[in-house]
This record gives sequence, structure tokens and C-alpha cells, in this order.
Amino acid sequence: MTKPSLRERLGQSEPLFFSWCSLPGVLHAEAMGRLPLEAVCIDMQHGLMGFSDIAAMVPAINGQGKYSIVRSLWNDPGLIGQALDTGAHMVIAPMVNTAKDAASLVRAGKYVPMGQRSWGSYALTQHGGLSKEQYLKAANSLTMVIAMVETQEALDNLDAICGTEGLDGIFVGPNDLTISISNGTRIDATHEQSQKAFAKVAETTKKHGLPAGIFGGNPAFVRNAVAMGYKFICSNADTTLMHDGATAFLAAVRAK
Ligand code: 3PY
Ligand code: MG
Repeated sequence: MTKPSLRERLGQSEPLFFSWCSLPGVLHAEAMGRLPLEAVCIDMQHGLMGFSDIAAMVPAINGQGKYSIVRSLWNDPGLIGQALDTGAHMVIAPMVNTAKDAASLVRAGKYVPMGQRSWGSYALTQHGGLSKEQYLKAANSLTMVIAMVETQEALDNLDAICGTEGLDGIFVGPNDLTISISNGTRIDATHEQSQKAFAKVAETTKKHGLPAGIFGGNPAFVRNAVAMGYKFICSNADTTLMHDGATAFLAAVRAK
């Protein structure tokens, strides 16, 4: 049985959980790909990776049979194209605040007639030996471009952003969104105002038939996001997972 595309997988009822690489290295990416989660995101915005890092890390994740995701440094057409050229299944662009920003993302990430993605044949090697023609035909649906909603401005424009033709979904950055909606006074995703904003994103994306994702954190936060209807949720970053693992280990060893 062939593995469903990431788009098909997100169409299923079970939410998809993925991990997050802040640290570079092919062996690290491979190890992250072996975790019992379905996908790995490489963070080029706040992580320590450049393009030559991700060009090796994406194939390492794909090689583990996991979906690969890149969070690009910015919503810049060149960076979106580069991320897809590595063979990533999804690219997430930060700080998409308007429908115009979302349209720019789609233009960079989709081939004509949906957009004007530029051809780079390296991506072919990561998509199951497709011919050029097969990849050209399939790419707009094989790969997904996702807009990050993480400001008050984006919340205000959410309907228009979600209505952008060719956009494949929304990903919430809870830290930046919380900072923005509290006018810089808070970074608390559990606050009532933050929870209301997360619920609004879940409802609006559902209305538009788009999947919503969110950066996770602790299990209670993630359970709550699933209950709101979020479909792709980051468990936590590599560094936090390591820290939490060591802390849980010591607590278990020292338990009376
Ligand atoms: C945020 O929470 O703002 C993010 O971008 C997730 O890393
Ligand atoms: Mg952010």
C-alpha cells in the first residue's frame, strides 16, 4: 500500500503530530525521523539551519518514511522555492498577515496556473522517482504551502487569508500571536484571550475547508488544540523534548 500524500493524510480524522528541529545535522534529522511521530519540521526561522543543512536534512527525514516540513526564514518567494526544492512535503511561512501575503506565498509555492513556482529538478529525487512531467502534474497537490497566523493583523484578516486560492492551510504561532494580541504584555498561550484566538482560527479554517495546525507544547495544551479541531500539531522542539525527557527520567528514578 502506498503512503498517502501529506494532503491526503491531513484529510483523515486522526490528527497528525510532528516534531521540530532547532538543531542542524543529518544524523540529528534521521534520529528525529525515528521518533514515534509522523513528521518532522525543520525550523529555518529560529533554528540554526541554513540551506545546505536542510538540503541534506529533508532527504534524511524522507528516508525514515516520515513527512518533511520546512518552516522558512520568511515569506520570501526565493526561500519558499528553495524549501520545496529540497523535497519537503510542506513549507510553513511565518508572519502571513494579509491576503496579499498569502497570495505571494501561493505564487512562490505552486506551479502555473496556480502560481509561478520556478522549476528545480532536485525535488524530483525526493518524490518517488516521478518523471519531470509526472512531478509537474502532481506537485501542486503533493506539496503544501501553509500560512502562519501569529499577529492581531492576521487574525483581523483571517477570512481573506483563508479565502486565498491555492493556500493549503494555516499554522498558528502561539507565542507570537499571544505577544501581538496582548500588545506585548504577555506570552501565555493558556490565557483566555489566547485560547479565544486559537478557537477563532480553528473555526475559520474549518469554515473554509482548510486544515489548521499549531505549535504545541505540553500534552494538556495539545489535547485542548485537538479538541478545538487542530489537525497538525507540533509536539515540541528537539531541545525541549530532550530537556523534558531528562527531567522525567530523573523524576522517575527519584520517585519514592
Ligand atoms: C510562535 O509560537 O510564534 C512560533 O512561531 C512557533 O515557533
Ligand atoms: Mg512565531
